[in-house]
Amino acid sequence: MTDPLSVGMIGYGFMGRAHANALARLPMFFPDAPAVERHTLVGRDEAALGEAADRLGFAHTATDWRAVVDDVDVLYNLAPNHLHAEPSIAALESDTAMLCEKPLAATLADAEAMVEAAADAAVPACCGFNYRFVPAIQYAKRLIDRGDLGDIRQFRGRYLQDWLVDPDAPWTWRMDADSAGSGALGDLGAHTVDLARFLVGDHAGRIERVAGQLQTFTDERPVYDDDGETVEEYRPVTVDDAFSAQATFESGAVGTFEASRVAAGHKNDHTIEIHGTEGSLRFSLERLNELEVLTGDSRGYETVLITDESDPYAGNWWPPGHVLGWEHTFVHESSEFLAAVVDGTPASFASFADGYAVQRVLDAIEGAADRGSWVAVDDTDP
Ligand code: NAI
Ligand code: SOE
Repeated sequence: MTDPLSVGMIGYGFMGRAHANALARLPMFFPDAPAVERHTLVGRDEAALGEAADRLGFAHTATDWRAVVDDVDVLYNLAPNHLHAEPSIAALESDTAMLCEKPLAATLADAEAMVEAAADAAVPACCGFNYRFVPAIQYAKRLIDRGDLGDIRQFRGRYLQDWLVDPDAPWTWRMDADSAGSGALGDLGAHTVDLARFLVGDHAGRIERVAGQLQTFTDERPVYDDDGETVEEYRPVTVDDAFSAQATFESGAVGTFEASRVAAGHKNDHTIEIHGTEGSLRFSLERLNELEVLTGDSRGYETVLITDESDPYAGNWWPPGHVLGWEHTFVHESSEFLAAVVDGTPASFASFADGYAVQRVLDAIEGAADRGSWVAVDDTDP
């Protein structure tokens, strides 16, 4: 390991910007986090790559990830889902620590190969379920772990977006089963299943069985010319626009999961509700600094603002009441992941094993939808 840690990054799209921003913020707000050097940015188009590297603060560029896996201490894989497995496995085989974006892979077989590579490696492997790092979610976990909600009876999670309501919205890799694996299920539902496991898994146990349905409402979408208006061609949509599922946890607790890209009016509405024998809580990503909590004899939910110095991560930022945003989750995630890379500090980031466990639930939901019946979620070792 070098000091500072050298970081390589595959991809400079949406997630490239989110993670590069996190690495830039880290030394300013988390002075105890390991120092990092944004070493090499990987992409395909040299001109665009050079411009992105300058903008995102990388010293070097490479057009082939193979040249990089051995050359850095840590690799962030921020490419489309079907490109998660091969570079991540190669990096882990070189004992290069990995952060791979969610869902872990486009297929269960790829996810299995990745979790096996992680098990054999001497370095941490993180799957990018960043919503674990919303301060209110960590606060909720503390309440649940302390027993404030009693025994967990129900978990309800829905993740609603509306960017595909318009049938003329452009085709992207996210609509192609080969590149993405699935649609709303793997892109959005994966986050919710991860939060279910993170928040109530230690109490309600694993998700044992699921039933579900997936639906595609627009089965082809336009690819536009550079002008953004002329349609070049139509490509098939081979993933779901929306899904819903039911689940049973080991304890008998009941789960419901729902996600959509066609929920008009909902931009990034990830809402979680949990009910226990002693209370309930409610969280919405669109109001991410708040947690609604009902405990004991209270007759209604109390809204708690999670910005106090003693609240998770909040003390690293601003005085109480100075709210945080979506991008901060990536800073928190990297602070914990990189600390684990340097000295194995126990952390709450999702491992590849967590990513794989989520993938098994997603796969079972697809299986249940195909069969029209409940399906057991496999939990045998890969
Ligand atoms: P994007 O389409 O904005 O960016 C993808 C990047 O990968 C681009 O820079 C593209 O040039 C690069 N790329 C594509 N093929 C490549 C190849 N063969 N070799 C090297 N680079 C290649 O996609 P976005 O939104 O950044 O998504 C990337 C990953 O992050 C996906 O797995 C997605 O599910 C995940 N994601 C996670 C989010 C979160 O909240 N945790 C949010 C958005 C995406
Ligand atoms: C899709 O619009 C998306 O960007 C997902 O890919 C992310 O995982 C989610 O956090 C936000 O929405």
